[in-house]
Amino acid sequence: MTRESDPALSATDPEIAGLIGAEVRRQADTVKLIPSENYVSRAVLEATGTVLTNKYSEGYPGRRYYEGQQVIDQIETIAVERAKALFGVDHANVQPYSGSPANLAVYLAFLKPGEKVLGMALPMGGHLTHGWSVSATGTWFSSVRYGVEQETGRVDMDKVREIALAERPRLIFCGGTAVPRIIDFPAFASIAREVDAVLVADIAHIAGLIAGGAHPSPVGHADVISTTTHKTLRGPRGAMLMCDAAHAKAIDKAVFPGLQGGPHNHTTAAIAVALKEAAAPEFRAYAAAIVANAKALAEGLSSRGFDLVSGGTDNHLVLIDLTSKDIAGKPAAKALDRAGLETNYNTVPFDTRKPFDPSGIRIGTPAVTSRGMGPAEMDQIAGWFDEVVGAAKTGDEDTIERVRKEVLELTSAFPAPGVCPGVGRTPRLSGRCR
Ligand code: DSN
Repeated sequence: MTRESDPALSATDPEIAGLIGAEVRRQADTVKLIPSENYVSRAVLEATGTVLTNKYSEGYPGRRYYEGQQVIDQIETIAVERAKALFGVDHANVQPYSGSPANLAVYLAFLKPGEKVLGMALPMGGHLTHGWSVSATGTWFSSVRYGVEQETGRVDMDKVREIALAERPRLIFCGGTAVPRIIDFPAFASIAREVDAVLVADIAHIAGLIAGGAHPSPVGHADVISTTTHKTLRGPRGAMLMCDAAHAKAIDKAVFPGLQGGPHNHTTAAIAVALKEAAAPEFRAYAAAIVANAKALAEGLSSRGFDLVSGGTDNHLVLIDLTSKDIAGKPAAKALDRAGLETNYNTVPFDTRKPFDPSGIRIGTPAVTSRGMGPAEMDQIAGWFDEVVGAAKTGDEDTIERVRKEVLELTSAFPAPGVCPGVGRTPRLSGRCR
């Protein structure tokens, strides 16, 4: 459902229909700055909401445990071939339900319980599934961590090598969820070769940038590439694992039957659509614009006195340390949300506060770029950010309310793809729904 009102759903379940309608309106009227979110196209949404959800397809194309796969096999094969072509890989598995199951499948493929993984520590920008203690990956496996340097906010590859040589992990993860800088895939690969580890590049955040040529590719460096499909890649909620031919069998066996049952065929179809969109020439311009916008946003914040982890950004993401502003991330994020600026509070490297009440805010530009906003709007957003964080400190709700109104003017000038407020209720808006 992309609209405020859908006849069948409204008739069957007006309560849920009403709530989805409210979410359509909320998404239309707010500026989404969460770096792991985006707006998918109507084509992707339409593929997601189809009868493909009715079908079981355990197995892989041509090798299923259920009959009736005449259509599903074709859809999954198209998705796989598009992933292979877009990223230039030998093999793609498009069945993982999301990023965490995808990463767990990698462990299953290459590690036995208790064996060692090296990943970036969660508070340094890594992901739970890279061996963090509260994740199954940190309890079922032995995990060691690398981080960033306090002075630079960047990974020191010599230190990663030292840890790898001392610890001899079997698996190494690079990538993360709060990494504002280019990931040095060749350096990670060289370390992995030296210690005979499998290198996994988790490109969930930057897959769209890689597909669009705005970030170096891990292909030819990493043994396995893991990605979600719903962040910069702008597809449905799902994931993919990609690898060279030598690792294909291990990866496929780990996903099914190792970890999962039937693939979500409606998601597979929507992934195929998103991959087609990402292969179009305009997606390259989109990827470049994401980075240009993130740099403009970073500059706008820096010039207003905000401390940015690593001093700026090379990609779609900006991590702000609010310590010097004398406010924690959570109250600032909540005030920003009241003003219509949607962010997430986040730990910063060497954070002295707790993860649920950390010092930082994480923002990014994939979604605002999908709305067609550019550097001028990024400076405007940085200005609002500054005003609202200041207002949050003093309890100045009038300023927050004023910014909320100004944000609404901006969002109405930049409609979000796939988000169709008023359709079914206010026909005059329907022509703007793309
Ligand atoms: N939850 C994702 C993010 O926001 O970065 C990572 O899994």
